[in-house]
Amino acid sequence: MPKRYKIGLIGGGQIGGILALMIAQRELGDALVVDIPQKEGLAKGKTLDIMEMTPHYGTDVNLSGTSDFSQLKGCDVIIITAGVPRRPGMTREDLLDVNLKIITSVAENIKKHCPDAFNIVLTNPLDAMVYAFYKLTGFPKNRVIGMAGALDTGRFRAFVAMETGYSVEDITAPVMGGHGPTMVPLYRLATVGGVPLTEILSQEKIDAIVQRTRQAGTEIVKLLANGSAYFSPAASALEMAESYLKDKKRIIPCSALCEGEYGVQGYFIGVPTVIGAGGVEKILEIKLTPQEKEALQETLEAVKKAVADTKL
Ligand code: A3D
Repeated sequence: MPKRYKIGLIGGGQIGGILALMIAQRELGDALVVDIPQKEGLAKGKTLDIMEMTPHYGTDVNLSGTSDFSQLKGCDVIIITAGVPRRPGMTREDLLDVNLKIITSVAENIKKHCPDAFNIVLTNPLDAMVYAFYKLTGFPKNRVIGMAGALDTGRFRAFVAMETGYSVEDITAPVMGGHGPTMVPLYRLATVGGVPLTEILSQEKIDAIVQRTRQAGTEIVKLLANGSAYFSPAASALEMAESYLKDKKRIIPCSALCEGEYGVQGYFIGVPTVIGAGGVEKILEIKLTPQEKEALQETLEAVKKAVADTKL
């Protein structure tokens, strides 16, 4: 029997609201937005507004808002954006204490009410929060993943497109490592229509794009002045959810639990993952140069420090 997917969105703030909008525009499935009791009106209001938008798109979906986690029962995918975003001058790690409390309560609720879904975490500091969610729920590693690399690679591709004037569709630009300024944009493997980026742009231009990619989140935080990016993070998370629901087996850089891959043991860090019906079906291992390996080691140290601060 054909089925309609049910997607649980934990947090109805900026990213949660845009996710609900995009799900409705694409008719990807029904969506339930869950926020805290004080913000239940926000979750209900946004989803009702989107329902009233659907006639203009001709999409048939059911969206609703609640503060009752038990309504998550039967969700196929859960996307977690519950948490506080950065303000100018803050690092992602500055959010650790407050967001760890939020992730702890969210993990308890999801474990209780929806233990079989595929879980995508966005809350910052990302690699530490997805690790915490994994530890606190005890869910299998193929059903817990962090969204960061999808966004970082999207930013890298956008900057290459802005510089070259060529279509984003034809640009690949993988990014590995932790979600922060130590991330590793693998420009050696970036291509434009199959042509290596290194043959299209000067090293100076590539270095500038790499640096901008590493700081892209901070660039937006400074411009917005009262929060962080939300359109591109929502689109990135949805790309991952869609690959799972439609068993597309897309290769997307995501924060996944490494158990020996790239020499990383027991940490979530950005690596190329295959996402299909089995969740995180595989981590692809790229042969890295000594310089890239060194950069990955540096970003791993940053992730380890944040994970140690969770005391989990
Ligand atoms: P915001 O607009 O503040 O929305 C967060 C929502 O979470 C609010 O509506 C809160 O009420 C809600 N919330 C808080 N506690 C709970 C709880 N226990 N249960 C359910 N809902 C709760 O933030 P945002 O949407 O802009 O950002 C959300 C998170 O994503 C932040 O931690 C950001 O730092 C993070 N973020 C990550 C990326 C990545 O690339 C990893 C990018 C951008 C933002």
